[in-house]
Amino acid sequence: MLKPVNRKWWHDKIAYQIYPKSFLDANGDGIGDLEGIISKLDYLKSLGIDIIWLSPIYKSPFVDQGYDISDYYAIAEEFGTMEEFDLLLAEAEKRDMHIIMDLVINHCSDKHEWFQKALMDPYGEYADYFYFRKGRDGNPPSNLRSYFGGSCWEPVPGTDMYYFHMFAKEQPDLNWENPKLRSELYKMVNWWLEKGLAGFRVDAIINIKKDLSFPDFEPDGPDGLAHCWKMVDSVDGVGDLLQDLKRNTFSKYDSFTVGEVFNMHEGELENFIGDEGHFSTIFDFSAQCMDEGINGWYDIPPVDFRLWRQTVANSQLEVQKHGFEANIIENHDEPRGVSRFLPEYARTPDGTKMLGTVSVLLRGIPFIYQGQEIGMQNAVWNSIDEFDDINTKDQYSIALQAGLSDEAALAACAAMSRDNARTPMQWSSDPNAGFTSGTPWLKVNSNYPAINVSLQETDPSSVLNYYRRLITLRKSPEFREVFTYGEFAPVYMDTDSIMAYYRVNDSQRMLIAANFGSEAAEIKLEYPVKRVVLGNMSNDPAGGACAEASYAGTESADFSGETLKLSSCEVAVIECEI
Ligand code: TEU
Ligand code: CA
Repeated sequence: MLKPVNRKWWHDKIAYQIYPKSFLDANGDGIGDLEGIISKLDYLKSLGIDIIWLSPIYKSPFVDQGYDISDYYAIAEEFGTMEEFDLLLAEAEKRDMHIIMDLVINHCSDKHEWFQKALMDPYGEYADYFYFRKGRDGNPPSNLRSYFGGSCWEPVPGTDMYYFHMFAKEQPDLNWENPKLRSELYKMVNWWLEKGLAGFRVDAIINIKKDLSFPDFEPDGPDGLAHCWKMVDSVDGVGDLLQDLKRNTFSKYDSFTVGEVFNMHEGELENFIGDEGHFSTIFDFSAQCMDEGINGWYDIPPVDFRLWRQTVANSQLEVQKHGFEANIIENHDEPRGVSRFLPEYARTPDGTKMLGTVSVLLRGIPFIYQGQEIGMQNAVWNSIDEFDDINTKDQYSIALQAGLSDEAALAACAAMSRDNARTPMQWSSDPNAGFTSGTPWLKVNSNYPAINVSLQETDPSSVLNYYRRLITLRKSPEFREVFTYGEFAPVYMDTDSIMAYYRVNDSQRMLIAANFGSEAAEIKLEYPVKRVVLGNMSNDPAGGACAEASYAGTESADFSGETLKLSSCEVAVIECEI
C-alpha cells in the first residue's frame, strides 16, 4: 500500500518538450521560432498536452544550443521577441495549457555580462560569481575532466588563475556559495514566474555544489584526468542550496518544477521529490543510464530487454514510495526511444505504439518529446561533419583515441548522438518535412516522407492518433484516478518477452501487457477481465484527424479462457476485476 498522497495540481498532467530550434520555422531562416510554436498550440492541445517545456530560448551564443545563456532576461533573436513570448503565454493560457521554461543556472555563457566583468577585473566582485582559482605550477588547479571533454579549468587571460567549467569552456560555472549571485538568480527566476510561467525544468542542477578544495581524483582515462561527476558524487550539501532556491522562488508561486538530476546520493530521493522535496519531480533517467558506456558512447552495449524491464520496474517501485517522477523515453540529449529501446523488428508503427503505451501509463508525469508522438527515429548519419552537437564531436574523438576506425566511431555517434533528437520536426511530406521554407539548421531525417504529422492526421490507425487515444484514456474521468495515483505492480517478470504491470487502487485494476518479442506469446491471466480499454492492433472506429479521440468499448484482444495471446509488438490495456 502506498502512503497517502498530498494532491498537487500537476499530478495528473501530460507534458510535452519542445526543442524550439527544431520545432517549426515560421520565417524561413531555417531555425524554429516562437511564432512556429504558437501556430501549433492547437495541435498540442489535440494531443492532450497540458504542460509545455521549452528548451532554452534565452539570448545565447548557441555554443551548446542555448544552454549557454548570455542574458537571462532576453529572448534569443533567432527565436523571436519578448512580445511573442508574452503572446505564447497568453495563447497557452487561453487553451488551459501551462508553459515551463528551462532554467540553466549551474553555469552561464562566457558572453554573459557577469563573466565579461569578471575577466576585466579578475580579483573583483564579479570574479566571485564564478570559480577563479590559482593554478598549480602552471597547471590547472585540479585534474577534473568536463562533461564535454578536456579539463574543467580554463586559463583566465593575463593571470595565473583558471576558471571552472563542468560543461564547455564557454559555459563557466556559477559560484552558488556567493549569496549575491544566488540573490541575482532568485530575482531572475521570480521575474519569469511573475510573468505567468507555471514553473521550470531545472538544468544540470546537481552540479551546483562543488568541493571548494577542488581535490584531484583517481585518473580514469588516457588523458590522465578524472570525470567531474566524481566530485559531484563526493560532495554533500546540495540540498541546502536547493531548499534555499525553492524557498526564495518556486514555493511562493506553487510552481511545477522538474529537476534534471543525475548522481543523486543513495537514500536522497525523499529529499528531492517527497512532500517537502527540492522539486515537484525529477526525471527518471534509469533506463537512459542503464547502458551508459564506461569509457564513452563507443562501448555502450545494445539494450537488453530483460535488464530494461527490470530497470523500469525497480525505479517505479522505489519512486512510488516517495512521490512522482517524470517519465520519458527520449529527450533532446538522447537518441530516439524507438531506435534505442526497440529491437529492429519492432521499429514499426505497432512497436512504436507499444513502447508509447508502456511508457505513458507508468506512474508519474509523462513527458513526451517532440516527434515521439509520430514515432520519429534516429537519422542516418553519413559523416561526422553532419553533426552539430558539441557532445557528439567529443565522443567521436574519444572513440578514435580508443583505437576505433572512422566507420566504427561514426557508428557509435550515429547510435547515440543528441542530434538524433534534434533533427527538425517532421510536419509533412513537403520539402524539409514542412519544417522550413529555407535551409534547415540541421539536416532533416530522410524518412520524413513516410513519418510525418500530416500523413498521420488522416490515418485513423496512425501512431499520432493512437497517442491521442492513449492520452485520452489516461485522462478520462473513468480512469484518471487509477492512472495518476494507482500503485504500480510489475507482473510476468519471468517471461522472455512480456513487459507488463498493473496500475491498481481500491476500486480498479488495470493490466498493461506488451509483447516485445518477435513471436506471439501467451500469458495466463490472474484476474477475470472486465474489458479491454485500449489495444494497438484493433481497428479504430473513432476515425482519424482531430475527431474526438475515444478509447472505449470497441477494443479487442485475443482471449481464450484465462489466457491472453499477444502477437509480436502487441500491447493491450485491460480492466480486470479488482
Ligand atoms: O544536460 C546535463 C547533462 O548532464 C548532459 O551533459 C548529459 O549527461 C548529456 O547530454 C548526455 O549526452 C543538460 C542539458 O540537458 C544539455 O542539453 C546541456 O548540454 C547541459 O545540461 C549543459 O547545460
Ligand atoms: Ca525562424
